[in-house]
Amino acid sequence: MKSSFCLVFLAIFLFMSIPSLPIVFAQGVVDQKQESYDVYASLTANVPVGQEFVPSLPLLVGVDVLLYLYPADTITLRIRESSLSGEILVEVSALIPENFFGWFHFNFPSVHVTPGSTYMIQLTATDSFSSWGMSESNPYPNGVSYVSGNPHPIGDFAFRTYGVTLPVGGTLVPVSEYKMLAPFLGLLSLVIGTVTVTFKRRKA
Ligand SMILES: [Ca+2]
Repeated sequence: MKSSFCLVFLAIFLFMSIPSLPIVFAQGVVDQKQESYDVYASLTANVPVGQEFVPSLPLLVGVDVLLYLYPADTITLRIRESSLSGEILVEVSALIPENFFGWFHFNFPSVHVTPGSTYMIQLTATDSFSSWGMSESNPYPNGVSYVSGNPHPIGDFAFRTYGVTLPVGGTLVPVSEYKMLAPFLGLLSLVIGTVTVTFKRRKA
């Protein structure tokens, strides 16, 4: 009986602690991907290089790209609508260390996209050695790669997009609203805990 009291109050304490913790946005799940590569295309500065993709989830929250760098370099990723000249929906840059080879993850604030429509991942670099892995067997059926600004139909760059589904009702609750709810959630947990303890006492 005593141990069940301790467990109940521990549960109450943990539940009351949750709203005061910082809210971390989910990193999403892999939506679209093409993970194979057999060549690398140079990300020469000012020469458009990109990969089309068609999301199935309505919020885009991150992208992985397979990179190969010799000197350290700043790589900029843009998500554009439909083409390399389309509207920029998000732009993020990262300084990546020398001799980097592998998947690099770009996180960004969630971007609303239309499932079934075409979007573009564009990468630019400042060093001409920096390059992006690609497969030339056209493994991704829903988009075309662009090298030096021109379509390269047999190739698809290596990428993963991360998306999330909108909650029921189609709106996101801002962090500030979670903070406003914190005292009420704490009070609710106290009531639930008290009822549970009373019920257990009566049952015992
Ligand atoms: Ca393709």
